[in-house]
Amino acid sequence: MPMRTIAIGDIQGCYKTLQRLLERVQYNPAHDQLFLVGDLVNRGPDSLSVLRWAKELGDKHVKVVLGNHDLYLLSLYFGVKMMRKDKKDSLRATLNAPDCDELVAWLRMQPLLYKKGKNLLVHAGILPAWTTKEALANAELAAEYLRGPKIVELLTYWNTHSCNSWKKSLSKLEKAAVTLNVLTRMRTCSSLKTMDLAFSGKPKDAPRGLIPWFKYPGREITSHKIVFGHWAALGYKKSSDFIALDSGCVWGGSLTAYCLEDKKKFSVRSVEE
Ligand SMILES: [Mn+2]
Repeated sequence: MPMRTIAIGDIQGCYKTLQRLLERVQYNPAHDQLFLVGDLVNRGPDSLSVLRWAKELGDKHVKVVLGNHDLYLLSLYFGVKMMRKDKKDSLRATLNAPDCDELVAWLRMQPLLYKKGKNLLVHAGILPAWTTKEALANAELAAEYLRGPKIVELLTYWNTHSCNSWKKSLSKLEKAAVTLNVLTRMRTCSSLKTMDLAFSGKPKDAPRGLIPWFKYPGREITSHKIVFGHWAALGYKKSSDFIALDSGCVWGGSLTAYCLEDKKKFSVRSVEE
């Protein structure tokens, strides 16, 4: 069987549905590499099992990029944010698990952007003004903070400032924080360098002046296919230069996989309770 690269949309703790999807694609670790677009955790019923599964499979078999909910887990773990009391916060079991330290140690080592051949894997998107080279350099700068002793400094700054616009003159910390928003939260932009962080509806309902980042006129990256998730209201979408994979599993929708080599799409309805 030839080697396949199978990209999978936002899992968000939907472990049972993930297992169904892996059966559907006839996943074989000996031949297939998985690409996870981030948001492995939160809101769904079993974030802990998703983290254990991905960590156990290891870097050779599964490539992960971090999403905003993964960063939220890191923010809770490092005391930058407080757990919410409502039911939406489903990360308690993960934070109380005996292997929580190991899981977080693994999670914070994951990149924010990953390149394989002509494909770029990212959770939310890439700022229209950025070239592939710039995007990779900025992602590495932010990932360096997350891996090292300055993780608390970055997460604190990120959680307390708006950081929605890119400028060359920004400090390193500001650049890293804007980069976290670009790569893990952006959906629409109001200029090549400025994103909106509020609107999360369908593209056709976007307020005047806001354009999906992947449709922004003059977007720099055209030579790579950008594989991303994060935008449940957008759903599964495929074009010559991007693939959107968040089909809203955690909202009762479905979990989607896409094979980069044979361009086949697989989708299973959520089986979570
Ligand atoms: Mn997300």
